[in-house]
Amino acid sequence: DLYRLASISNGNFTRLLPCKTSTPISSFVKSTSVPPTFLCMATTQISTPSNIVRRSANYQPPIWQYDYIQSLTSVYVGESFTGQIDKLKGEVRMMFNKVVDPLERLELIDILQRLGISYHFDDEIQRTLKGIYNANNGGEMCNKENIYATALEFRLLRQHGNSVPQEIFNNFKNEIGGFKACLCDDIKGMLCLYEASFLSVEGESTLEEARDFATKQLSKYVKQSKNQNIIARVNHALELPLHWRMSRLEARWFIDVYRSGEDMNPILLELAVLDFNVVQAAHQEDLKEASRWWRSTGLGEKLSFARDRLMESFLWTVGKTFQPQFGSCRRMLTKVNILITQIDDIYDVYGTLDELELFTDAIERWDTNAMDQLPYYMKLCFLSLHNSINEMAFDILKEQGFHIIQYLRKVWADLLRSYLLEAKWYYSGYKPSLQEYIGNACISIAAQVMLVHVYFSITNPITKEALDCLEEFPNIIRWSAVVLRLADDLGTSKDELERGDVPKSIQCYMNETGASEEDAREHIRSLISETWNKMNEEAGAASSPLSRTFIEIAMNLARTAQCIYLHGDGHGVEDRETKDNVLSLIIHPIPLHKDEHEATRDSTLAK
Ligand code: LA6
Ligand code: MN
Ligand code: MN
Ligand code: MN
Ligand code: MN
Repeated sequence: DLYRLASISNGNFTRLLPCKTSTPISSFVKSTSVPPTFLCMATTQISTPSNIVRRSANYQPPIWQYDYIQSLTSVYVGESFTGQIDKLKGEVRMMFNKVVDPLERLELIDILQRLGISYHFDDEIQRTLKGIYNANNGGEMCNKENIYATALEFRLLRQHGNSVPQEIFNNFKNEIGGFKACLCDDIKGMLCLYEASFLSVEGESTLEEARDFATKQLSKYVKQSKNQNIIARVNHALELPLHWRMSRLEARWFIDVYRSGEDMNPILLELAVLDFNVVQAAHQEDLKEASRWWRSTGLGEKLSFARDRLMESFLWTVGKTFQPQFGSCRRMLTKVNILITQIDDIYDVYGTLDELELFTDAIERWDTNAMDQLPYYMKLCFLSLHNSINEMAFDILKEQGFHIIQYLRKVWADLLRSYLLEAKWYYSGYKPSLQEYIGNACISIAAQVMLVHVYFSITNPITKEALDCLEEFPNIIRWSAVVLRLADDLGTSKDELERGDVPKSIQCYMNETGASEEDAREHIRSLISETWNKMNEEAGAASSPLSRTFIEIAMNLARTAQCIYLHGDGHGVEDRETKDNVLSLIIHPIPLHKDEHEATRDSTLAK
């Protein structure tokens, strides 16, 4: 077991502590105390001395201007489109009735999911899977001779909360327990086995072997094959498995693949394209609202040292939840994300340690009287955060009669204390062990802040049980936070260290073990995998006071992180992969027809 949960009763927050570490808790606490020089500094205040040397991250100004965002409009609004979508949905419902072969039904579900339209058919999908599950009585699969069908069935059943044992793959093993060599000619089967293997929980060695085996076969295949369509699909899967991908990006990618595939069904394609565009139009309105709020705070200009990343903050929210009915959640979360981003830069880059102590204290007190001591840039930030969070709490009070400020200020205070600890580590040159680092860094990644805000914005009625659970930093949030943290470190730590920051997970591991950077990165990737096993287990647990929707959003946070940081710092650096993702998810609708599709592509290329 990699992590053991333990609480340090310093009254701050629950920490995640390792079982392997030999560091006693007492020495951990001691090691974080501030050297005396800083303690002296922390008592001074008000006028910022002009000789302070501040770090700079050299963040580029935003590429998405306010006026541009406000000018976004889509033709995909209004009843003619929703009418068309309803009609197409009716036709898909009929497909569920018409298709009798279990494998074909599973394929239909898989395609609907990949196209991003399965949320319209939750009932049909649940019913179909239950039917298949019950018909299997005792873990037998529908097509036990066919690895493709078995793996597909396994993945979909598990994904929807049905318990299927890994042993159903025993059929495909040879006498000495390895996967049969003859399977590797079935590339569709290998791809499907590969994707299924990511629905594993800790200790499932058959699934681990399945993943290794399929990965090997797929890697060999792409080197030898000439089938471009399949090569593209295999490479996409090897880059990141389906289970780890952000669903909107996957839908955008898959719609194009599906369009040019051999067994494309025009009804499904048309529904997917129309629905994508209608959902995108709703997203644009969410974005515009958040952008008006952001401009009204003035923080973008006043805190010019910090990342002004409204668009990216919005992209994260689309990754967490895209369905049209969650617009108010996206609007609220975008605000939370950009505030987190700016405050993170205050702690990591711009603020002096004494300023950071004062700011942390002000947030802990949640009291505007604490503002007097703050420098001007912090006053602005404090009051903006204070007002925005109180306003969100006010909406809940008005709508549900529930007073939630105490919950919100607690998660913000926890976050800022973890930021402050990192700043102290930085200034004292302290090098934490990997596990000590993660104990703090799974708080400083802000998953708890984001997800507690999510809970309040999607839940009605709020329950006492769920609140108690949330206060304990539940595992589903914890594991999502760990994946987010590790993915962030893989993508951002190089620049962070260059500008001056605490050692991140990769460097902690290198310091601790003497490993090379490449080996350390590999180790961090394996920790991400292990953490996913824990997350899968948590998500599959029979009962939780947290809703399915909430659990799915928590997992989506981890998925979004893995997509945003796939090629580097996709949150801070706007003009690379993130720009393409923004254009294809938020700005450009999908052309309805293939010719139109090719025409726009050609004209874009020509420019
Ligand atoms: C990432 O920046 C950042 F701002 C986060 C807080 C990650 C979570 C994502 C959000 C808010 P950075 P650090 C949408 O890599 O300093 O600087 O924790 O975070 O490594
Ligand atoms: Mn890529
Ligand atoms: Mn940072
Ligand atoms: Mn930070
Ligand atoms: Mn980082």
